[in-house]
Amino acid sequence: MKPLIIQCCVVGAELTREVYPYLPLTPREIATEAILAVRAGAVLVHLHVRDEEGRPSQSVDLFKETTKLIRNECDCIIQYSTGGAIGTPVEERIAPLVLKPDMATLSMGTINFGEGVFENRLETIRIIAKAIQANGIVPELEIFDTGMLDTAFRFAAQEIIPKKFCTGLGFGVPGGMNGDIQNLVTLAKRLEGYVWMASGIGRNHLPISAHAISMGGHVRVGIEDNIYFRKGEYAKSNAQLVERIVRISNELERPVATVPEAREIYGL
Ligand code: KMH
Ligand code: ZN
Repeated sequence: MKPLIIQCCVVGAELTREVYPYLPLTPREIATEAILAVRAGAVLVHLHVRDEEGRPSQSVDLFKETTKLIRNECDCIIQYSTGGAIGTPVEERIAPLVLKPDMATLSMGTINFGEGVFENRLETIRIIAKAIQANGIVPELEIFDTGMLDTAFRFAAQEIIPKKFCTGLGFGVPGGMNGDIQNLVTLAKRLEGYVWMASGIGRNHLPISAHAISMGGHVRVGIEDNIYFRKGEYAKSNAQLVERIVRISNELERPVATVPEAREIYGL
């Protein structure tokens, strides 16, 4: 097995301090969470930013500032969200790509996302894929339901995305595929020979992570996906979640990837 790549999604777009009191909001707070997560073992940071009011934003300036603060302190792979928040127009979603991060997300279909609708019609996906490619960025395809993987294979055949794409599999978004291990097994089987990463949302976090580690996949953790360390107890930080994944991986005798190893795996 290749070493384990740990991705950390430090803030997301939908959470508020009312729901999770330790939520980082300013560029400095988000960068600090990212840096501590990298020191704990994460090599890939999935980035969203917030404006002065703490609202989700796709501001180029805020992404630039946050990226600079992270890069000043540590080497890591930085992945920008092109998902933004529910309802963010596509022009805003792709705006930060001019900064040419290492990677960017590309969601592969429309989905109910809690009470909202995360819109990714085929034309939206094409627009985002084109912007990612134009800026020389490696996409990570976000798969929240099994049909989205079919779209990914179809888009790869049409050369809209790379032939050997890498995926982030999200299990347990309310409206998407759930966290049954059977779902993970099915998708992993279809992705043999591809680089894939799994994230269990909320209570799916530990079972999905532990299985993905032992199956040769990679793992995404972070406050965007899961605010609890265990039932009824908030995670104190992103780093705390990363540290536990490192411990599990060590126990399973799967080494954790360094940044150069992760860059090689992603072909960066
Ligand atoms: N905020 C969600 C609606 C991504 O970052 O690419 C979408 C999201 C996916 O977070
Ligand atoms: Zn995100």
